[in-house]
Amino acid sequence: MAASTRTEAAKSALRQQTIELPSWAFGNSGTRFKVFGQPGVPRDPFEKLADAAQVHQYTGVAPRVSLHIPWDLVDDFSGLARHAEDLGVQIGMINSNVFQDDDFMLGSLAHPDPRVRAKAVDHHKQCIDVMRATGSKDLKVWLSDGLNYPGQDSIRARQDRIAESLAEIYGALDDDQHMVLEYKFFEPAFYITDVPDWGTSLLHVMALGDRAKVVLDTGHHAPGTNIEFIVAQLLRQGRLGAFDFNSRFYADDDLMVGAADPFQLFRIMHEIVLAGAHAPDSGVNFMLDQCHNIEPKIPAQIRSVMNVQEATAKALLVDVEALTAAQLAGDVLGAHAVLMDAYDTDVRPLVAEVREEMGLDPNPRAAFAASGYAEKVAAERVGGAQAGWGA
Ligand code: RM4
Ligand code: MN
Repeated sequence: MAASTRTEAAKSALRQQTIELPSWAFGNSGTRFKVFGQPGVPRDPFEKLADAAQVHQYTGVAPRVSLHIPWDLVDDFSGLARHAEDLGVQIGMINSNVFQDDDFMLGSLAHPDPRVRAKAVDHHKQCIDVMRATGSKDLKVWLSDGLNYPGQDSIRARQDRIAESLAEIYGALDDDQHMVLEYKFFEPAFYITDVPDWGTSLLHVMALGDRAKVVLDTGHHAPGTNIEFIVAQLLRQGRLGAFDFNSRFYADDDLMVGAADPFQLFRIMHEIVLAGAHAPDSGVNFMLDQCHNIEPKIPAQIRSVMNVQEATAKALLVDVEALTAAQLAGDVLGAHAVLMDAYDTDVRPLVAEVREEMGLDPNPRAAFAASGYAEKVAAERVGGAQAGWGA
């Protein structure tokens, strides 16, 4: 393929790619040391959606917002979905939360007490009701279940309980609804997490059925883990349901995607593009799962979306024919050079052109800053309790 054809194909793919935003990124968040409040932070899910819609307005590629239940509980979910539509966005995945109730201290779906397990399953059924009311088609399950001490509970019995509970939740989904199961290697449990890795998540979802897939949170791996390898494996099995994009220097830092390691993000997107999984109908949801503790939230989400777009653009520019030829010829350095040529391309002008062709300002961050929205909501949103992580 000629370079100019590749550029045109990249532009058309970039126009179609979408990235989903997390409602919780717009509320206050912090560490166990301090949560710093920011001016103009939303006070309810309606205001969170309004802020998320700004990100879509200036990037053109972020039309969905994930909700977290119970943080985003409202009386009228159809009203919330209509509000989203009026703002030009849609409700995306519904995230369950079984990590903040006292009953879940020793686990949720893996808890030794059947009463607690039933409560955790019921919470997921409540999330499925939210999906029905909002038109969301995807349930995202992340379990904080785990053990702190050897011998604390039976490793095997806990896997059995999770399998049983997940089957009940999966059975409650409508035929056109899907489930993704997220894994995380540690925290809040320190000795064992019950769904710690992609293998465990994959085994559980394969036992459930075709509408269950794995969600890969980039911050949920041990340092040095080769994430693009996992991406390739899950794609081979048709079981990559979603990403939770963020970046990390040490643990689950939830920093802006592409900030810590843009090269890793490119390598991930290279596997995605090779498999055609960037296409809108691929079934892979590109979500952000981030917290902005010290940076302003809307600009941080805009930057994150731009980082994903730039990594995707570079991946789309890889000369796959030349790469394959070099690989088959055993040309180690030649193949590496083809990949690095794409990574080393400054794609910012290309992505700016795509935006202009979509009728957008080529510089979303500057356009948002010039709009006065941040100052307006800071003046308007006084009184009430600011939304935060956990609310
Ligand atoms: C968890 C996990 C989930 C997210 C919560 C806030 O670590 O990554 O995806 O919903 O945090
Ligand atoms: Mn996550």
